[in-house]
Amino acid sequence: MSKAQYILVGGFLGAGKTTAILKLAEHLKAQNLRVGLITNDQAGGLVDTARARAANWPVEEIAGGCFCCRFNSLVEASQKLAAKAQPDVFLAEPVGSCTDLVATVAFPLRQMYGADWLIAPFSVVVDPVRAAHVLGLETGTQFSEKVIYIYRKQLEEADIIVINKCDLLDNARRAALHAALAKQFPRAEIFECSARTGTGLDAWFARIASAEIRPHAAMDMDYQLYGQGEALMGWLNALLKVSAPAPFDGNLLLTDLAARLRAQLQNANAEVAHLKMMLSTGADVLAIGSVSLVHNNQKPELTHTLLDPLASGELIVNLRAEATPELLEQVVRRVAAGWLGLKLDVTKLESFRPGQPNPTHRISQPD
Ligand SMILES: Nc1nc2c(ncn2[C@@H]2O[C@H](COP(=O)(O)OP(=O)(O)OP(=O)(O)O)[C@@H](O)[C@H]2O)c(=O)[nH]1
Ligand SMILES: [Mg+2]
Repeated sequence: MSKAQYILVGGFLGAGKTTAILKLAEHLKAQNLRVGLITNDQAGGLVDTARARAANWPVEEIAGGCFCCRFNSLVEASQKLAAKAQPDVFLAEPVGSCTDLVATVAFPLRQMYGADWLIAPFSVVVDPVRAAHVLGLETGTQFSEKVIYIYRKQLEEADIIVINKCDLLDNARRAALHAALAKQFPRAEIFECSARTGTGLDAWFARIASAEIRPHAAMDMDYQLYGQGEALMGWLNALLKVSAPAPFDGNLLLTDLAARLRAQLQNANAEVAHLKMMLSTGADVLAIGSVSLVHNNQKPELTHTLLDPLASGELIVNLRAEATPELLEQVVRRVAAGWLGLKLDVTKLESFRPGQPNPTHRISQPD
């Protein structure tokens, strides 16, 4: 029996990793291959896991730390998926604030589990608007320097950089970004695509579907700076119960809530990395509405639409921004309480800063 392909798709918060992974899963299924998905976050209650379940994929969620710090959980989750779904291809999405994943995840997997899994070259997905700001090609809202350190390290370790969301760019902007990435990160092969429309995905998928990561010296990392950068980010995962005297429009609720949260975060000068919210009836996991915002100056986008009005609902909120966790909690509670007509009860809420990354393994010079 041939080895299962193990594909890690990294990239900063909001770059489009989950959207691309779900497209890749469909692409593989069309070739009669079985896939298993692994999602990851610092805490449970993930929109991404709910999205994968809503699309009916076998999925395991690793909460409570990133793949590098919870390497054994990653292996256990993969083995569990192997037992229940026998994937030909694993698709794993690390937390978007993580870096050094080649040395701490890809190389250790290759060294310890190389007999079972073929570890693919490491792909890093990029939001072109965010990248143009970080690389100084365009002006716009920005994270602070230590967060940008992480962003640039993610690109530095990429075997493959995937410029996503090309549907948002004209040719000149796309070419300028491609040239800047090629110049500053010469190790990486660069692909251009739109995970949303599907344009350009085939070439990238063909490149990673059966290839193996090449051993090379891992990049240098300053873990103190990395930890300080991660600690500047606030994280919030919440679950809210929505009730109403009469059926309501869930799509309107999602876009309106996102707009109010964005306004409050903007007022507080908190740079949003990714706000995503998903609303479901709870009873039908396939009927979902979701909204997403990846820059302060973007309009919240409805990415899944509910077809029918809801009598009640469950709302998952995942918010990552450069702000204190206290501010994120305040903003979410204030917006939930200030709603007219509907009742939004916060049933669960975790807000925190990611802890200092402390990888289980680090292989800087693989054999
Ligand atoms: N215009 C456009 N939007 C896209 C594309 N791919 C993803 N998006 C949008 O970008 C936002 C973030 O996408 P996700 O797939 O959730 O990003 P992610 O990298 O998984 O985010 P995190 O898990 O929070 O790190 C969503 O609103 C997507 O619909 C694309 O090709 N074009
Ligand atoms: Mg995601």
